[in-house]
Amino acid sequence: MGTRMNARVDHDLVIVGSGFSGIGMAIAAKNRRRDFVVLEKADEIGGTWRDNRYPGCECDVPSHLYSFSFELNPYWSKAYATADEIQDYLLYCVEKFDLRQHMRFGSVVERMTYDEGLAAWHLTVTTGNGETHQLVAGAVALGVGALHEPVIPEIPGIESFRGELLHTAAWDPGTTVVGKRVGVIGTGCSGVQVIPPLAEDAHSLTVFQRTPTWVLPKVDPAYPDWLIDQYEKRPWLMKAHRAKLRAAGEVRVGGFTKQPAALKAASKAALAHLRSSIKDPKLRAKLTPDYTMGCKRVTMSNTYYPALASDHVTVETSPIQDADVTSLATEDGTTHELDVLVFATGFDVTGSYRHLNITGLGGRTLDTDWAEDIQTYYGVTAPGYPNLFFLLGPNTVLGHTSVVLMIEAQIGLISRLLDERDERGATAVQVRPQVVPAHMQRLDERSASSVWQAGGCSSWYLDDEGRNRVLWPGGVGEYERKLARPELVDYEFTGSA
Ligand code: N01
Repeated sequence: MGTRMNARVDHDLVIVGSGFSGIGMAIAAKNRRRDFVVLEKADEIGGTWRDNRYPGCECDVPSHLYSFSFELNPYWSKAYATADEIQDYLLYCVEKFDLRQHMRFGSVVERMTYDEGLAAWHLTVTTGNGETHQLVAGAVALGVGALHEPVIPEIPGIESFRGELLHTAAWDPGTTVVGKRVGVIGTGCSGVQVIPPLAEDAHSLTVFQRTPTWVLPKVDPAYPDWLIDQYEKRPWLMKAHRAKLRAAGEVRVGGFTKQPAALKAASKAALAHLRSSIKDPKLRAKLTPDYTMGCKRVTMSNTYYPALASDHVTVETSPIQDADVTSLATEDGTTHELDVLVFATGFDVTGSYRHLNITGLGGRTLDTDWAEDIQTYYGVTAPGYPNLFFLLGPNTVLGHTSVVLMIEAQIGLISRLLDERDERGATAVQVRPQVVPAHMQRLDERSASSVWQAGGCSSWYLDDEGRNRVLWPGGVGEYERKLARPELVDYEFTGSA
C-alpha cells in the first residue's frame, strides 16, 4: 500500500472523488509509493462523465487534449469525444494503474476537521450501509468537481408537478421521451447538447430560454481507422496533434481576457451560423445574444438551431411564473402542459465543498471563510487549512481549453509540497496567509477587463459580488510554469514527524 509517513494516521493521503482529478492524483500517489485511499460516494469511478448521461452529452474540448499527458489515447473516435468514450478512458486508466484496490466506493465524507496536534484531518465518512466511521488522514486532496452539485431553480408549485423531473447532471439512462410533451429549462452548454436529441423523440418540446447562447458551428470529424492506426504506431504524431490543439487554446485565452478582434471574428461566424440556420426572423431575434461572446461559455452545435426551428419545438422567452400538477405557466399568461421537465440549469460551484463541512485551524470553517470571499493560492491551497489541497478548485477552471492540463499541474504541485514536507521532517504544509491577498488582487485585476466580467452577462463564473472566482484568467502554460516551480517560501512547513 505504500509508505506511511506519519504513524499516527490511517492514511498518508486521502483523495476525495474519482473523476479526472482523483484518478490523476491517485496515479501520482501510487508512483510515489504513498499510502492512500480514494473515497468515492458513488458506486463507480468517474465524476462529470459518469453522472452526465443525458442524450447528446459530449465534451466540447478536443478529445486529444482531454486526456492525461502521460496516457495519451490513440483511439478517440472523433474530434470531440462523447461522455461514454471519456468514461471508458477513465475506466481504462483505473485498470491500467491498478487503482481499484485503493477505491472505497459508497463512501460519503460528511465532515472534515483539522487536528493541529496531530497535523492531520479527521474525516467522518458514511458508507452505503449507513454506517459511520472515522478516518485520520495526513493530507487530503479534494477532487470533488466544480460541476457536480446540480442547481434546481425555485419554481413556486413545482412540488405539485406530477410529470417526470430530471436534471441533465443526474440523468436516468432509462428515460424515454418518445411521444411525450417535454420542457427544457436552460440553454447553456448542457441545454444546447440535450435539446436536439430530445426534440427528435418528443411529441412536442418547449425550451424555456432566459438568455440566448452564442453557438458556433461544430467541426467534429470522425477519425478514420488509418489515422488511429498511425497514432497507435507513431505516438509522436498524436503528440504533435495535441500540441497544435493546445496552442490554439492558448490563443483563445487572449480573446477572453483582452477581447481583441479574434472574438469579433468568432461572433460574426456565430451570427452567420444563426442566420443560415433560422429563417424565421422572430425566432432569430429571440436567439440573438445581447452580450459579448465568451461572457458565458461559448457552445458549439450543428443540430441546436435546426431543432429549435422544428414545427413541434417552441422557444418560450417569457419568464417562468409557477408550476402546477401538469404544467408550467409563464408570465405572459401561457400554460405549457408537460409530461417531462428537464432542468439544464447548471451547477453550484462551491456546493461540493459545503457538503464536506470543512473545519480548519482554530475552528474556522471553509463555509464561513468562503461566504465572505473565496481566497486561495493558485486554487490549490487556502490559508488556515494545512495539508488540504483542492483539485480544479477556485479560479482554475478554464473556459477555452482542457481542464485536464490544469489538474495535472495541480497534482504536480501537491506531490511536490507533500514530498518537501516529508523531506524536511515536518508534518504540516500550508500557504502563508500573507501571500494570498496580493495573489487574489492580481487575479481580480486581470479578471476586471476580461469578457467574463466586462461582457455584459451574468454567469456561474462570477460570485454574488460579480468577482470571478471560477476561471483562471491567464494561459495554461503560465499556470503550469508557476506550479512547476513554486516559490517554496510562500508555504509554511511546520511540526516534526
Ligand atoms: O449550465 P449553465 P450548463 N429560469 O449554468 C438557465 C460545462 N459543460 O450545465 O443564462 C430560467 O451554463 C440559465 O439561464 P441564464 C461548461 O463548463 C461542459 O449548461 O442564467 N433559466 C442557463 O441558460 C458549462 O459552462 C460541457 O439566464 C434558468 C442555464 O440554465 C458548465 O458545464 C457540456 C434558470 C444554465 O447554464 C455549465 O453548463 C455541458 C431559471 N430559474 C456542460 N436558472 C462540455 O461539453 C438557470 N437557468 C465540456
